[in-house]
Amino acid sequence: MTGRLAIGRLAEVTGVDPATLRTWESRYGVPEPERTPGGQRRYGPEQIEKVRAMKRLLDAGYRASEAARMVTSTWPGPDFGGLPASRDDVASLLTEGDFDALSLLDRLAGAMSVEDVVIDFVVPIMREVGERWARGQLSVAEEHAASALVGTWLGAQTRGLPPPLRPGLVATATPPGERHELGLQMISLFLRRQGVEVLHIGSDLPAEDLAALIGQKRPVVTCLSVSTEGATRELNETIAALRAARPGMSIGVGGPWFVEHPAPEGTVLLPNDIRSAAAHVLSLAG
Ligand code: B12
Repeated sequence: MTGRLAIGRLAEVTGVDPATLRTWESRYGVPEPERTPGGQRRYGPEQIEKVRAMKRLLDAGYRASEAARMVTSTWPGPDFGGLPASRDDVASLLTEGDFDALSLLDRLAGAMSVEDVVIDFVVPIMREVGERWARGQLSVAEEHAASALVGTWLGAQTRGLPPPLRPGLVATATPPGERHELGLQMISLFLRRQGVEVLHIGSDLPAEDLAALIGQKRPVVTCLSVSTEGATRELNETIAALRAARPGMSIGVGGPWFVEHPAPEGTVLLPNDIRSAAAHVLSLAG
């Protein structure tokens, strides 16, 4: 149990008092402590994050029951016991374009948080899809089928969420030339599940159209995602157009391209890990 916090220490690092932590645990199952042989509660990193997320949602005006459901599972969320599917099951259904993939993902999201389904299932599956496609083991059609189903599932996860309560709109888009948008859809979903209002604009929009929309909707942060070199050609112009349309707005950049390349001047380089990136965007949005 090394590295696990006792309840008093958890209260200190999260600002939530021990009595409230115990109430949340008994009513909503958040946090879920491990126990020492003597029966003392101990909390690992995931539980600490869940308590922090609960607190952020409560501060934004959600009820504890709503916050707990957003932190733990889908909304309103079926409640399945155990893990209902393996990664291989989901991967084969996705590449066959079989809609049953969606219900398997739903079932997983009943057993773990939506964020965990995304990080532990969807991201590795899509990477593997890319590798198999690059090796000629999967056709373009199979790759497209998987992307379309994943996009549909990600989009469906915001349906039925309680309305966003935080002030400050966040926009997400890819620059001209970039059609990879699933990573961005994931960040949009994570943010939305933190009570943020998100305008997911999508991919490959001409810079002037994107800037016009940003000027009209007036987000406090815009996140741009770049995966491929082709999208860097008009990146600086796109950023300049956004600046002109909405002076003072934070522009966050992320995606595979920025793992090895510097962020354009005046932008904020977001962590490549989407959970951390969403937390960073939250701090930029104030
Ligand atoms: C699906 C897919 C497509 C789909 C995209 C559909 C869609 N709606 O997004 C389509 C069919 C459009 C496509 C097209 C192409 N693709 Co493609 N594609 C993929 C594939 C299989 C999955 C991408 C994906 O969604 N991954 C899952 C996401 C969630 O993971 P990720 O992109 O790695 O992002 C992670 C982080 O970087 C971060 N992140 C992502 N975005 C953001 C944004 C922010 C703000 C932040 C903070 C973090 C963040 O979060 C993710 C999770 O950790 C990848 C394989 C792979 N390894 O990813 C190839 C891949 C990216 N494609 C590739 C290629 C070559 C192409 C094409 C050029 C093919 C062609 N000849 O036409 C075109 C380019 C189109 C264009 N102009 O953009 C190559 C890129 C190689 C390179 N480095 O340049 C890859 C790696 C495949 C391969 N193994 O060769 N593709």
